[in-house]
Amino acid sequence: MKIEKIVLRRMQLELKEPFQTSFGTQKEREFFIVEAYSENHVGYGECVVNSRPLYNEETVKTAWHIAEDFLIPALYSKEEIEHPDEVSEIFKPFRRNNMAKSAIEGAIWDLYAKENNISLAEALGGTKKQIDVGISIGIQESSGKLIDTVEKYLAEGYKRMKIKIKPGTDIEMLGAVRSKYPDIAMMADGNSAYTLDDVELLKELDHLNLTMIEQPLAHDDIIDHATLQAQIKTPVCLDESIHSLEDAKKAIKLGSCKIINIKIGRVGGLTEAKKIHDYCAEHNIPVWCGGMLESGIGRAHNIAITTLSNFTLPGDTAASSRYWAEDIINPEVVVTDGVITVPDQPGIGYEPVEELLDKYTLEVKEYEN
Ligand code: OSB
Ligand code: MG
Repeated sequence: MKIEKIVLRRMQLELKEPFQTSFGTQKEREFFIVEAYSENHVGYGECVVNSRPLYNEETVKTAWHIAEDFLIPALYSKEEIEHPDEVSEIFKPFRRNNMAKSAIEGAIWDLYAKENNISLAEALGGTKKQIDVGISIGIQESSGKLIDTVEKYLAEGYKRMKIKIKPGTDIEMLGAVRSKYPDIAMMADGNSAYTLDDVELLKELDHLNLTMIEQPLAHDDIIDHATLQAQIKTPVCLDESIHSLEDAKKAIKLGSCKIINIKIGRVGGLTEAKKIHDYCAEHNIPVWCGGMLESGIGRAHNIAITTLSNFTLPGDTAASSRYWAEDIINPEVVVTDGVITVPDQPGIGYEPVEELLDKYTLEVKEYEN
């Protein structure tokens, strides 16, 4: 497969509602799309990075710079790409910058699947025809508002409620939801807002029957998480701390978590995501697919990876309508009774709509090979 051209397209979409986490509130979603062209097809990838370095160290500008000045030239230094697994090898000399790498690799995976006339899920070795999904709920103003939000998403069929917490809006809010709904699958995401000084508070989570607590401690920690996991029954799930298969191996060895949230962008692409999935499967660590408030293109990739067998817990891949007044793909991602039916068309299986891409594009740049 010869890559003829790559196009980077910086875009901005407006979230239907602001999304609040322990690291900030977001209303606009700035990101970029990668289009990879062969002679006959176009593959799409999404750079799930944000405009500010709050979740990780990358930004839209740094990722664009890394893509333009290093990743695309490295890709073009190779005559042909036989398989998308080669892309992460080509990018290996460049440290980190995983979201930039993942965006380009994702476009090549989609292109590869289209060239071979198979779905991206099939190209990845996924077998599920349907995937279960939950929803991630931002920090709400009050317990009442939180309960209303949970009620709405339960009515829409989502299979588990993930509730964002931070010191001051945690145990009481979660407790209010648990009292109202004694049996729902529910978890919390701390986005690194706590430290080991909060162990007594975190122990109280054990009374709430949560399926897990996601990334309560520092974004770069796996030691303190192991100390915490030894003291609480609630399974710890790592998000921010896991950037690679190596990180996953170390965290599992140390007992830092019992579950891993796999985000394709955070780990540098689908090839690495698959490796982490396979390793976790061998070590009885269930995984699920996290989200970065992606457009439909990024979420199409999330759907494809979730078809692998050890994605046994519902992910954060909610419907297009949860985020956007209009998504940029056709059809939009639809969730029925908490289930997404995996498309079987070639590649990502959702077609980006030209007019909508143009409508929300702030900047486009083409790189000919
Ligand atoms: O921690 O999982 C997270 C969104 C942006 C940054 C970090 C996170 C999230 C979410 C939302 O939880 C997931 C989604 O609905 O895409
Ligand atoms: Mg998280």
